[in-house]
Amino acid sequence: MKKRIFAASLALMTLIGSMAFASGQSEASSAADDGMITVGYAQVGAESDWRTANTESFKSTFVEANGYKLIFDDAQQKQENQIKAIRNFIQQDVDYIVVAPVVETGWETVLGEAKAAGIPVILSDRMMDVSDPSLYTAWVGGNFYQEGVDGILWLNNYLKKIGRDSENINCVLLQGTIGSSAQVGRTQGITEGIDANPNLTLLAKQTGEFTQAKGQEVMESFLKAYSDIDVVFAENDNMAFGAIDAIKAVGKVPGQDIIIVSFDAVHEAFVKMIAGEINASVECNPLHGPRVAEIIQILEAGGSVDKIMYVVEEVFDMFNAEEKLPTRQY
Ligand code: GZL
Repeated sequence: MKKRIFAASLALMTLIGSMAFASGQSEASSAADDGMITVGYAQVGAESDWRTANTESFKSTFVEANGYKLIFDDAQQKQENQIKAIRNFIQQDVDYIVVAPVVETGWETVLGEAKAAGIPVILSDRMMDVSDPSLYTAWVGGNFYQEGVDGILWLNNYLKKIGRDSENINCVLLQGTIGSSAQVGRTQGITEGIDANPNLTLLAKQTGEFTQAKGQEVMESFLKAYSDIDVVFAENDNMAFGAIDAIKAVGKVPGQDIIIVSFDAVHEAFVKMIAGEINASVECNPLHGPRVAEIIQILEAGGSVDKIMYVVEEVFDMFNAEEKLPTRQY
């Protein structure tokens, strides 16, 4: 129920009441305030295991038992669909709009419309690049640049551990959706780390759209083009799964002939780290539902929230995956 509508109808009822009183009749109150907070959630899509866990986190948090009505939209990884969904939420006069923006740019106009409608916008997961930061109230997500840096740090330590730190190491990079902040940050962290190590060479980088199928397709093309790939950086686990299939198809052993450093740390990545097929996966925690609910509760109580809230993230690998798997929530 919108606070504004409630206040307006209260004023209207008082007015009618006073009029009714004058005419000797009283007006029954209008529809009771159901007290539910309506949240419109514009989700990227359903492209990966990470996204599935992220969606589940919202759907299990924003339930009627917790005082919420959730209007969920899956944009199938298309920005135009997310913009349509946000306009739809404005039409429905929701209390809050939550967006996991598929890419960083192109949001000024529609966020301006939400602001004009007085509807707070909370960003989850990926970031928006807007000139006016007042267009959104808060952002919750992973530190993508640091994730990329952590992936390189892990590789440098691993190469030292296996006595290959003075070898020339050829890398390829399976990038996420181009222009998404997860891709922008991870690519920057990884490529800066490669440039900083004279023994590391980046042979090629190309987007696998964060999907397993596309990740396999791009890895197949890399394997056709280069016979001496030592390391694959996959900007999410699903692309790493595709890369594993492509590597096996050419008779090479993933995790041994070709080291795989991935991102997300979803359940299946732990299974593959235990099997030695993925060497490391840098966590990017998708469980943003409770965090966004916390923000909304603080705002509902008239409090203020931090603009930027990073989630806690770790690096998991073939050495600790078995021990850590039982503690994982997704
Ligand atoms: C990261 C998220 C990325 C994941 C992918 O916060 O935006 O999108 O790394 C997902 O698995 O598709």
